[in-house]
Amino acid sequence: MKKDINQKQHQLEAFRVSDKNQPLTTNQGLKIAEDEHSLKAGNRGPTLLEDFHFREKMTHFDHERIPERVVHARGSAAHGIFETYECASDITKAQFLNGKGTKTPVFVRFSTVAGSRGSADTVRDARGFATKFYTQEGNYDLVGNNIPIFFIQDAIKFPDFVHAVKPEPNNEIPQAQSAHDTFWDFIANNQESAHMVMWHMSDRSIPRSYRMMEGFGVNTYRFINSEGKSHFVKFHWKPVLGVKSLVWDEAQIIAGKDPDFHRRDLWESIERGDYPEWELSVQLIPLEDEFKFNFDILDATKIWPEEEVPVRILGKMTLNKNVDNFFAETEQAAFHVGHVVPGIDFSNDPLLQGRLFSYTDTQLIRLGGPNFHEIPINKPICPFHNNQRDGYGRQTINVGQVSYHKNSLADNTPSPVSEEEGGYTHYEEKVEGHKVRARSESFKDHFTQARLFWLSMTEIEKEHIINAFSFELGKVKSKAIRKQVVDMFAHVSHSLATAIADNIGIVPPVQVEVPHIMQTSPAVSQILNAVESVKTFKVAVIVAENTEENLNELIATLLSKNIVVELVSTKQGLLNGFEIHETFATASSVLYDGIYVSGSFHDLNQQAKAEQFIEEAYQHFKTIGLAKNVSFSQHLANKNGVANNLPSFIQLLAKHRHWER
Ligand code: HDD
Repeated sequence: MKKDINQKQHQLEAFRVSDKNQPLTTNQGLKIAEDEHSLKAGNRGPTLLEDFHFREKMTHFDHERIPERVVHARGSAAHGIFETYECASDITKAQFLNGKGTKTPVFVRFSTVAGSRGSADTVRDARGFATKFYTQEGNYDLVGNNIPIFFIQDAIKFPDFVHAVKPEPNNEIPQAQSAHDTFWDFIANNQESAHMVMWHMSDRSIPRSYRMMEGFGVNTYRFINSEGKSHFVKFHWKPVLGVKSLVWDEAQIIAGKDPDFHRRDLWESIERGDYPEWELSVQLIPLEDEFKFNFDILDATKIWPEEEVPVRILGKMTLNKNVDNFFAETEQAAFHVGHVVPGIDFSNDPLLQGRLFSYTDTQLIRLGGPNFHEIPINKPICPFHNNQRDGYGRQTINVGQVSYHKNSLADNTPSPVSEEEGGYTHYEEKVEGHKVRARSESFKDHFTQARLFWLSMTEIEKEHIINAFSFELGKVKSKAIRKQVVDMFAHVSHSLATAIADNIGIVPPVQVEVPHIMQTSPAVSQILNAVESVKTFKVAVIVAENTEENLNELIATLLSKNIVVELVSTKQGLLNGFEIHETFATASSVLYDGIYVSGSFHDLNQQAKAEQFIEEAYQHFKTIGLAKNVSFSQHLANKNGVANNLPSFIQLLAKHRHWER
């Protein structure tokens, strides 16, 4: 990490320690002479209590786990930089969004939601996308997901929702899956989730890579500029590589073949220098337009269709450095929607309001006390001073006798500063009303946008949604719940509900009235917005004894397109002068975006393995290249997405999947 050193990296440098070539010591710095035998009374005698080295080592080990995050436990993170394209001072006074080319260090953690820390990456789930901007005005956390909406409208239902999706409490089955009775029971009885479930059943919840998914702030926030003018705002991250997904069967196989698939992909792409990039954009609604839409803009189960509220791009984030230590950085990172800077404020979105309580609260138990802001990864890069003191693990040595406000002994410092001097002031919104436990009538339409999403899908996407529902409900034991869900989604689309019912052996739903949709929202379709690019795709080149292709040239051409190449054959070691990294046993077609077969095998057993590898890739709609001299798998030649030369292979690879098969 010598390149791209930024202020956060300078700060972290002070905490980095290399143990290499150092003598072994205790935590007190005492050098240790022996580390393999505990202190005993005689060679075969009992261990002695006075063995402080054994006690320290064992005590530390006994305490080295902390509670995993109650949601989003499984994740991976990286450092980077956010740079503005333009000055956004017309809409926000947040300094990190002001000025052109303003650079801010960031730390981003991606995650699944339901699974435990050790669960597989490629399960069907929303993905967390949490960004910490280390700004000069304090840390700003944008804690979002890869789906623009949420399951529930009011935070008070969050514990119920999470209990329903997590493994069932009696037997802790299933791990990291929504395909079970309690999840679908919750859905059937909480119809506000209809829209989110449509997204959850789409390919969005099985991303190809963290680098190839969108991010959304989900909740409605508020921007304020230096004149005090405010807009409602929604945040979006758009991946430069485009949005790409796995195929469900493939995702399930990867969960076994490489449970770290997304973690590894993020890590390796950064190590290679293929830095992941996203553009930050915002949708803005002026305050006076708050009631102009056919949905409530404070309802987190609703999108603001991009066709109605355009996105404005503000800048680009590049992740360019992996963590040095997973626990110290990724695990101890503490995000909070309430970490804001001047120019960014909250709306009355009842989901956001509840989140404002939960995040600090959860860090207190997870990180063991109120000093988690002092953990290096969480520490702001700007100065911070207040009268908060003490607590577990306090690092700062606050000098002087004063730890209260107001005071005379320290000239009444640290002291609040005015708005002009950077003091955070809350937007003065007029609030009036009765104290009620209620939800606004304007939050009661649960099906219009669910149907909008359905109607905005291409035929392939609709097919995937039907298949996902059929898989998930097919795992639900209670027929009554299956029926309830099918009836619920008849309010979204009769054909959707009927197709699911047919697949899972349930009586088709009666035709009910569905919301009338005038226009679709093409912006929500992955296929309609596909970015065709081969950049950073992973290709397996199958190498055989009689590979006739000029392998050197072939590899060089693929690499020149920024394609990642792995040579796969039957054995590791040297073959035709090439080092083979992977075999049909260590690798699997599901780990690649495309397969190029460069030669034939003499041995029929070996050929069968190669054929199986290729067939699986074909079933997953991937691009296959068959060189001229390849004598097997010829039944695939001339099929959709199968190339017979390298240039056409590269061209077809850019499409990622060939759905027409
Ligand atoms: Fe949350 C973690 C995103 C609703 C309470 N949430 C967490 C993380 C992400 C999100 C990305 C992981 C952060 C990390 O990597 O450390 N959460 C969301 C989004 C939501 C949402 C996009 C809907 C708009 N969350 C939500 C609600 C509540 C919480 C309604 C509770 C009222 N979320 C938490 C939490 C977590 C958390 C319990 C667990 C670990 C943590 O905070 O640090 O506080």
